[in-house]
Order: sequence, then structure tokens, then C-alpha cells
Amino acid sequence: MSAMESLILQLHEIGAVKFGNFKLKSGIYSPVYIDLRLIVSYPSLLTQISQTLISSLPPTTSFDVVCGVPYTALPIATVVSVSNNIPMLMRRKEIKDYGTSKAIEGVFEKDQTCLIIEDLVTSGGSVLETAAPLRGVGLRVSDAVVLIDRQQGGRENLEENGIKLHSMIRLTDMVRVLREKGKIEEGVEANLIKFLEENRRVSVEKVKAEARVLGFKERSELCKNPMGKKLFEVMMKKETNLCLAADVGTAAELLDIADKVGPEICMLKTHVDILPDFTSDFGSKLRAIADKHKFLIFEDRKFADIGNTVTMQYEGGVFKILEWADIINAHIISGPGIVDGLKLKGMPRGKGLLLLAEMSSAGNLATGDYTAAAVKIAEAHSDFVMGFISVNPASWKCGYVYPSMIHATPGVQMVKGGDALGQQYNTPHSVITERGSDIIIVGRGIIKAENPAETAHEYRLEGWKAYLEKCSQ
Ligand code: S5P
Repeated sequence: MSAMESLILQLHEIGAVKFGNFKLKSGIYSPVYIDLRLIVSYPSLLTQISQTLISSLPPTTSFDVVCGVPYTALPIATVVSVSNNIPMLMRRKEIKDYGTSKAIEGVFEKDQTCLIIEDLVTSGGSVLETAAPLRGVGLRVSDAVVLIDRQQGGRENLEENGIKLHSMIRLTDMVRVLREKGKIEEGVEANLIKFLEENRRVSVEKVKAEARVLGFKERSELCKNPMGKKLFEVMMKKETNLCLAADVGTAAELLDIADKVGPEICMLKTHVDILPDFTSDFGSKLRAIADKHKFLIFEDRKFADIGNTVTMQYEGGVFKILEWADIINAHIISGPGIVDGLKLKGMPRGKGLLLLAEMSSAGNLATGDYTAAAVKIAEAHSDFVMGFISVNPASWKCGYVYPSMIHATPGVQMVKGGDALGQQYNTPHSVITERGSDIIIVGRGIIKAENPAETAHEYRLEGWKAYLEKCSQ
């Protein structure tokens, strides 16, 4: 029996490979589920895997250091490093707010070559996520070695990004061996081959964007919603990714602060239902200021009802939001019908919608599967949905990287903290770089300042500096 066959049987034996009908992170159903996190409990198997990984590389592959893709491949990389006496590097998944804030830990020299070690490759996105910061610090990355290749486009996606993928076990080989050894039925193999044919390539757009941070210019070209495009253009032209949350006491004050802060912002966010002196000409007055200073108007109405009701709430009533707001937002609690409803009114007028995929307040329920559902709805309506209200899109497992979508993040102040009612604040730098957002939404940080215009200028500089820093990574 070959070393590869023996490994396949052992992986099956410990339950690291399972057959059935499993929902993957991406939302698709797969007839096979592979969980290699288990291997840490089987040290001799871990050693075998690490040895076979290195011996399966073509002899011409040379490298000075190795780096495992966090987390599952870290123990594999460690064993490779220790048993072959090759130094290892570690990529931080979460960059800390404090301390040295390094993305890559360990000692290395510029222009050294780093071999990436991965346990499982589907699209290749995780390998690219690790390659980007390694390349960012001056290392060369030309090869990656993986224990199992799911054969769903990873090899091609990596090749396009200058990385050759060496796979020890291909999924089809694994299934063939298990069938030959009588571990699974013929039908299971046929089912898997059919699945692979139908899911040959996992979104390349996603993977490419994961590899490097695209700038607003490239992203505006990918954006299907005209208001999203416009927002990207405003941000680039004015060099600002600051949105003012104008939560002031009266309409008069709002118009006053809009005019003062206007030059600093790309977007002004309103809660029109808090203004006691609202009159029907509010919209046209705010529009005139927005046109003068070239910012977009975002009414933070947080629609949440069924499709039919929101069409009326959007268009009618006292506020007539549809007439003056460029952008609105909605919860997805009522399902995708809410987007259909708002789209019915907003699309013909070139408006844009942000979905609340996360919230900034402590204990909120917009997390995990809920966030993933918002992403799915946005993908299905990318002609009208221009992005998300999000808090930490870099942590989303479900594709925050769709580069056409704009992330706007509330809960921003110059220092971390919160208010007495559950609001939680992060800094502009952390929101844009570590948390992967695009726009900082700042309310009390600016409106309660002694000089809001001056303070807005400071936030604008911070936000834009962080954006440029992210692009240069
Ligand atoms: O999750 C959210 C979503 C929004 S839109 N958390 C929020 O705080 N917001 C809004 O952002 C909130 O309604 C308010 O208008 C603004 C934050 O204001 P600040 O004064 O706390 O900066």
C-alpha cells in the first residue's frame, strides 16, 4: 500500500472525511465533509502527513521558511518545521489593537521564499489570504502545498496569483481509494464526481479580491448599483470615507451642520423621524446642501416590514423618503421580500440600499447565519443593494470580499469605548484596516465636539489615511 493510500484510510478511519449531505460555509450542499482539525489528536498521523507533504514536493521546489494557513494547518506546519529544521512563520488572523500589531510573526529577511502549508484547498482563498501579508512584508511566495485538494478551482485560482499548488491527495483520488478498499459504495463515488462537475470553480471574483485589497476605483467598476458607483466616485474625488450621523435635535440644526461639515464627508446620515420641526421642504433644502458639497444623503430608516408595507413607508407618509434620500437601509428579518419592495420604488430612481448585516450595539442578534443571510440576499439583488451596515466584515466567513459591495460601519470614535445604552465604539483605523470596512459612520464623536467641522476634518484624515494604508498592504 502506498503512503498516500495509507493516509487516506487513516483519515477515513478517524472520521476526518465523512460522506452524506453537508451544508458548507459557502451555503452549497456537498456530499463530502472534510474536517482535518481532528488530526491534532493523532500525533503519529500528524507526523506522517507532515513527512509525506514535504517528500511529495518536486525536488526543484526551494524555500527558506514555511508558513501554515491558520488554524488547522498550523500544527502540520509546526511538525514540518521541527522535523526538517526549517524555520516557520505565523500569520496572525486577528491583528491585535495593542502591542506591535504585526501580521507576520517570526524572523525572516526580505526576498526569502516562503512555502505555504494548507490542510484543505477549495477555492484557494485562504491560501491567498495568507500569501497577501507574506508578500506584503517582502517575502516571495511561489508554492503552496496542501494535504487535500477539493478540486474546485483552487489550483487555477492560485496559479493566476502566481502560486503553484502541490496537492498530496486529490478528492477524486481519495474517493477512488476508499471505494477500491470497500469503505464506500460505488454510488457515493459517482455522486461526488457529479458534485465536482457541477461545482468546478468557486467564485474567482471573490478569490481575487481576497488576494489583494482592491481600491475604490476598481471596485466602482464592478459595482452594479448606480448609487454605489456614485458613492465610490464621491469618496475618490473628495478623498473622504467619512459619513456624518447627523443625530441633532432639530431640522434647522441638521441643515446647519450639514453645510458646515459638508466639505469633509462622502455621505450624511439622517434619522428624519427625530426632527420635531420637519417640514415638507426639508428634503429639498438638504438636497441643495448635498449638491453644493457633493455628498450623498442616507436616511437611516432601518425598514423592517414586509415588502408591501415598506413600499408605502418608503414613498409615502409625512417624510416622503424616496423623494430626497439617495440611500436607505433595511433589516433582513422579514426576508428578501423587503428588498423586492424597496427595489420596486427605488430602482427606477437610481437609489441604493444598504442591508444591516451586523449591528454595533452590545448583545445584538445580527451575527453568524443572520449576517450570512444578508450577504446572500445582497448577492441576489446586487443591482439595488450597494452594500452593508457592518461592524467587522473582515471576520465574515461568508464572503465580505465581494468587492462591489460597500461596507459602512457605525460605532466609531477616536477612542474605543461605549455609551451607557449599549453602543460600542472602535477607532477609525481599526474599523477600516483590521475590520475591513470602507466607511466610518460618526455621530456623537463629531456633533458633540466643540467644533464639529474641525473634528470632522480630523476623522476624515484618520479614515482616509487608514484606507490608503490598507490599499498599500
Ligand atoms: O448597528 C448600528 C447601526 C446604525 S445605522 N449601530 C448604530 O449606531 N447605527 C447608527 O449609527 C445609529 O442609529 C446612530 O445614528 C449612529 C451612531 O451614532 P454615534 O453617536 O454612536 O456615533
